[in-house]
Amino acid sequence: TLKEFPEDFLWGASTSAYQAEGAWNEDGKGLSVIDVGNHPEDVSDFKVASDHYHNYKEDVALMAEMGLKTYRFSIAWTRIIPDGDGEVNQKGIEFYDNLIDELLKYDIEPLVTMYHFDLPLALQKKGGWSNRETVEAFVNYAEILFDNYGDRVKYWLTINEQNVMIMHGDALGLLEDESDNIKAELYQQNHHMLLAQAKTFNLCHQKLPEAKIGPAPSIAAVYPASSKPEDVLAADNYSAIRNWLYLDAAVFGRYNEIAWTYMEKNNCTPEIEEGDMQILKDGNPDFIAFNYYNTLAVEADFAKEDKESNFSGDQKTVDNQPGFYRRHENEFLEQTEFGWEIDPVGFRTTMRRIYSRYQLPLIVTENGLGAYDELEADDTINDDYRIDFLRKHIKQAQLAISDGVELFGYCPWSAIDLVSTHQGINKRYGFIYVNRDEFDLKDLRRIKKKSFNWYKNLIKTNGKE
Ligand code: BGP
Repeated sequence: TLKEFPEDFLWGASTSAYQAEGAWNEDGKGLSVIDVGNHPEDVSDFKVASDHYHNYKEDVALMAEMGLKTYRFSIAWTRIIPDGDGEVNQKGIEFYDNLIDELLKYDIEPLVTMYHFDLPLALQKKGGWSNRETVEAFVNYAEILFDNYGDRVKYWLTINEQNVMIMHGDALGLLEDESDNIKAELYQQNHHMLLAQAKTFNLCHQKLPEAKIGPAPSIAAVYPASSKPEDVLAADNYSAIRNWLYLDAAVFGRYNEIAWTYMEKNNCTPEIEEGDMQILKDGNPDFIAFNYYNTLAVEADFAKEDKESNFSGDQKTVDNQPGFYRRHENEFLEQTEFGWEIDPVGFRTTMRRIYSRYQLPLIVTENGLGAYDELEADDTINDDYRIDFLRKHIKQAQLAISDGVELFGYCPWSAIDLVSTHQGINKRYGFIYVNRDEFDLKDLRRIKKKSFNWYKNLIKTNGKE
């Protein structure tokens, strides 16, 4: 039988600091790797973004009107500590103080990501996550957040999509220029992030016994391209490398054995110091947050076992790891305008797999449809395609709950339009339209899309519509 969404279900929406805030160099903010990153020439950079920094009151008022129970946003590390480690910037503290108070004024639960791709540049210059000192820098930063906001923030997320950062490290500016073994560098970074995360889980529990904290990777069910046993094995491989490596470390405090074999074969196992595994074991999350956009199908590629794998972080090479798996287009799924496969049923499968493996409460911190929206002459945006996408995913979330999955919240990407990681502002995800173009800022006015009213009603009826 179909179960209802729990009464206190956290219907929400998400953003990240660098994609929404703008004000990239205001009020003492330091530079992040994003501010100096290589950016495609045909799309906007992040300097103004949606100008959420200056419009947060209006944006929060709109979120309240929509009825959001939670708002998942990230704090820009460089606003709080411009150099990543060291001096605290009071203006940065104040901005999030104000934002949090504004949310609480409307009974919107703040759900805070500590780090969403925007590593302080000053740390990157010292080696970034390749440098073990970044672990302590992160934990210090986390402590400052707990000290300043722990009285009001109950839900914390450590690192957004650590797995995507490791798989696409070069795209996100996390690599040193002249790295000769990129893969080894990335998996070393991964180890350091895992340590930082585990220590932060621990610190949170010590300092804020009432608070809850979790990781926020991107998780996707991996399908075998066929029922050929080798394809099934390939799907297991990819799932281990893409999903379980990160969550097994976060939850069980151990390295997934299939992922470890993969690292051994590729000469990229991290250096693990004495005591590290104990640190991983001692830090435990209270829940698992995850982002879901699509599933992935793979086939076996064992014939190419001997060919050298050419990892560079770029999608094509991540998708093909000779000897382990090769990506396969799923002929059963439709794709978005941006070529992302759409798979609501896979959403249910993904939740079931995470829950049965870890038995921890789940919250979805991203899910959504990137599309070109059209602003009509009468100031409306008829994004029926987005409503259709979200409706189908929410239906599957309800089915997952009915299967027994403990799901306590759902935060679509994104609350307001913002600048995509690499495809500009016109790849829109929001319930709230932001009136600007890639290179023409226009008036940055906020306009409610059709999906705004739809989601408002959905929240009011707790998922019934
Ligand atoms: C996730 C990121 C977000 C985000 C979203 C959509 O990977 O956590 O920051 O933007 O994907 O991706 P994109 O912006 O590339 O369309």
